[in-house]
Amino acid sequence: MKIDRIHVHRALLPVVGGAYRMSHTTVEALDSTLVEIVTDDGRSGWGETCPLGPVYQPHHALGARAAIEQIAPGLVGTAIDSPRALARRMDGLLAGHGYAKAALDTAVLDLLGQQLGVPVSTLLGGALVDNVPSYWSVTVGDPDASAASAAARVAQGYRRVQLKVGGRDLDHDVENVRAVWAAVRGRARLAVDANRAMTGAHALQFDRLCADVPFTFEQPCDTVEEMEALRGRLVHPVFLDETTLDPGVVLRAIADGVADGFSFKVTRLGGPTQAAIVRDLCALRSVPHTIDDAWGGDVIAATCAHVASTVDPRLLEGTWIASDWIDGHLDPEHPVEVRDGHIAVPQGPGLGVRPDRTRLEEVATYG
Ligand code: 0XW
Ligand code: MG
Repeated sequence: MKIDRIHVHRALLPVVGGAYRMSHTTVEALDSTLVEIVTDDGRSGWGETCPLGPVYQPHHALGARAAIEQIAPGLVGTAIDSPRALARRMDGLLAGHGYAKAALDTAVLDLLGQQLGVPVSTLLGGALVDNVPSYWSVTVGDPDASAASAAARVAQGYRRVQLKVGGRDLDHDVENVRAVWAAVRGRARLAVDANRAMTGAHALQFDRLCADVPFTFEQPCDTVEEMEALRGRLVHPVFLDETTLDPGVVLRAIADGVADGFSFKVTRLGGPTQAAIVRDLCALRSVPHTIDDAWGGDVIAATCAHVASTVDPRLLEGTWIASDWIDGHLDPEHPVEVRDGHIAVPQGPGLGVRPDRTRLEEVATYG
């Protein structure tokens, strides 16, 4: 099986409700990039990468497409033998840019799965479950609205709620945490995510002001160094998200004891093949983590579900997908969505999803 050509498609994904609000950025529509690798034996393999705007982390949609433009011509005509061979080839064409390479890694896994007649989860080591838990993310808002949103989703079956904080006075966020905890206590676990917005001093104060509320404290500060300075000084367990820019950072964070857990984004790690490496590193030290992506349609959602199904359920904090924030599905025939707080893992072969081309805009072809 050889790569005959690579199509790059774009999908504009407006946010249902108008806006998704976090501490430092609000997004209203996301620009998703889908790659379709077509083989000489007529198969199509799909991958997707969808940065959450240009400032959530050092990724952006135009950057993803520029990186793919740099890599794709060098892949056309080559054999699809393994994800590792692909990674080597891609690294020989462009350093870094794992979030763009992630889409190509996914597409190759989709193709290999189709060729072998197995789901992508099997290629990643094997699914342990066929249904993975999701979690509900409550955006920055007021106590009544935040508590109502959390309670409604817990009633639907979510067992974990993530509350966004930061970017405003501490008292307001403390009030929000208390309101949400009162609404879900005993029925769901709580994570509180500042998305890098707090100074170390604010994080310490916030942590003390909410010392009696059990939650995991996600990415309070901007840098690994600031997070290191908080080590041993916070009451709440700390999860790293945006700062885990590659598997090497995860290895260091585990070894140094900086993180009690992680909020992983599959594309940020470089794709499912790399995500499987950090999954195994976490398993060695019993470190809990999510398997998410920042945003994206059914291809990303399916990718996350496949990876998550291979994680020890004891360590899997949940899989967040954007389906509730997107109107409709890129694959209306095999929509990946949350039901009763859980996501059914597509059965494959390959990813088990196939976007409807009429919902996409083709932006480039290589080969
Ligand atoms: C809740 N998420 C997974 C959705 C958005 O990508 C932000 C994110 C996070 O945890 O930062
Ligand atoms: Mg986060």
